[in-house]
Amino acid sequence: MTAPPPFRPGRRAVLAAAAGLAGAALLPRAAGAVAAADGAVALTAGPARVSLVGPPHPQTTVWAYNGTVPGPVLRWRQGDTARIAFTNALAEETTVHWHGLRVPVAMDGVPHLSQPPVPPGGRFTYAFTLKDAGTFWYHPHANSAQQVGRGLAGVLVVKEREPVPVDRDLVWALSDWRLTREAAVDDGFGHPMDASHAGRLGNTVTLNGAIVDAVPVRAGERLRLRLANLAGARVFALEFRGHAPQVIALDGHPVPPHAPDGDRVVLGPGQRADLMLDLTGAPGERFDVVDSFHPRQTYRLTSLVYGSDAPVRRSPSDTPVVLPANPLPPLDLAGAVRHDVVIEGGAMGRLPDGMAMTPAGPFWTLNGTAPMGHAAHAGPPLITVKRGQTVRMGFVNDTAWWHPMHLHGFPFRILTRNGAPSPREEWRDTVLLAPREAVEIAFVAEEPGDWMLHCHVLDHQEFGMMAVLRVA
Ligand SMILES: [Cu+2]
Repeated sequence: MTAPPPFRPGRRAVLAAAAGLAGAALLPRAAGAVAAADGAVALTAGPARVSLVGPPHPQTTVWAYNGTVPGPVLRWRQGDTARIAFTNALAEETTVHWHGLRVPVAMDGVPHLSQPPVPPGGRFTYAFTLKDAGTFWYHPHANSAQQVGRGLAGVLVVKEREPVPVDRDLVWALSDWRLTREAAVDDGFGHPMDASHAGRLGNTVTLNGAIVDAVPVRAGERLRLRLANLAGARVFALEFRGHAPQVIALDGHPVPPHAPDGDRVVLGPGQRADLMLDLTGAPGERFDVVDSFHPRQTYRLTSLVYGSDAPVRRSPSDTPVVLPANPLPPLDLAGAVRHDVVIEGGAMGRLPDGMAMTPAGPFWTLNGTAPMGHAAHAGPPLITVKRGQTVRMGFVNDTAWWHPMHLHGFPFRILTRNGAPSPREEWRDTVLLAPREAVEIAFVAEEPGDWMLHCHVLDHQEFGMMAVLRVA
């Protein structure tokens, strides 16, 4: 089972992008963030018409935050209190989840579990203090595959208390769309073929909401590139041809700077990576950025195009950018409780004894359970732990498919992969499991409440891959 190739824009679209539309698409979208009367950021989810693939293709009707896809980049500084006055202008209920942020459970945006869903026309004010700096994102947690698949997602940046020495700080939000020939969002959500395989893979990949032919750069610059995978199913593996990016943060949290494994930056749905990218090319040169996750369908995402200006500096700085650590609670591994989560099901797989795959699902189980939809979580949680406890959790992916497992509320450290210790200290909120892979993580259950644990392939989530972790 392979993904359809990304949308090929017509020749005219490529030329239009080269003529400067691409640059416009890379401008910060903060202009889309509107201050409400009380100093909160006003955020509205509703339908909008946008130019996703550019002329000669028609505009696309999407569901958008503040009329743009992705939604506005929301920016604060570490230690700030964020206030977001949210309005639901959709025709169905929704919520906003702040992916990766450590917030009280009442602000976590999971319908029925942490708050009543926001009805059409309804409002809800989210407020929380930003404990951690880093690159995060926000999206609905109701009817997620469809609401995210139609465009509801945006990046949230929490700046460090002290400025980080780079020349430019750019957000690259990656989205994946399944479009018809008329450039409309394909209505076929929740298809069993998608849900039992790799999820709803699209045919069009956008960078900050557009097909971007060229990203203008200047020789000698040092960029901080904040990559965020907002897609509902697509895994990316980005190669920066001719360059040697250093990974400086994963899922918002600093890591010792290192070259990406295999020289590819792999991002499962929901994951982020901050790169430090030294622009070592010469004026006038051009280098491709390609996504080679599906080897037979490698495509060019965009190109770094060097302007004719003289280099910013004679040689790139050899000082690595080391970000200050976030104030995460220390792990007590010696006193940790152990819990295991076994993933079963999917095409070419099986469900536990006594369960059958039907076209209506389920297709996936976590420890033999398969809740379908958030209302199913009135039942007992999958795992209950005491507040303050260090939890050592082992995931076993007994399926033929990739799964980005996301835990709400608690950033976790990757301890081992297939039994081998992680080569570096790596904290994440979403861990991508390869087929048949086993991963151990650990975290401190510092906040009480019922927290979601689910696959971020959104069709997998809706067809059984979610559970509740109760911290009491
Ligand atoms: Cu999955």
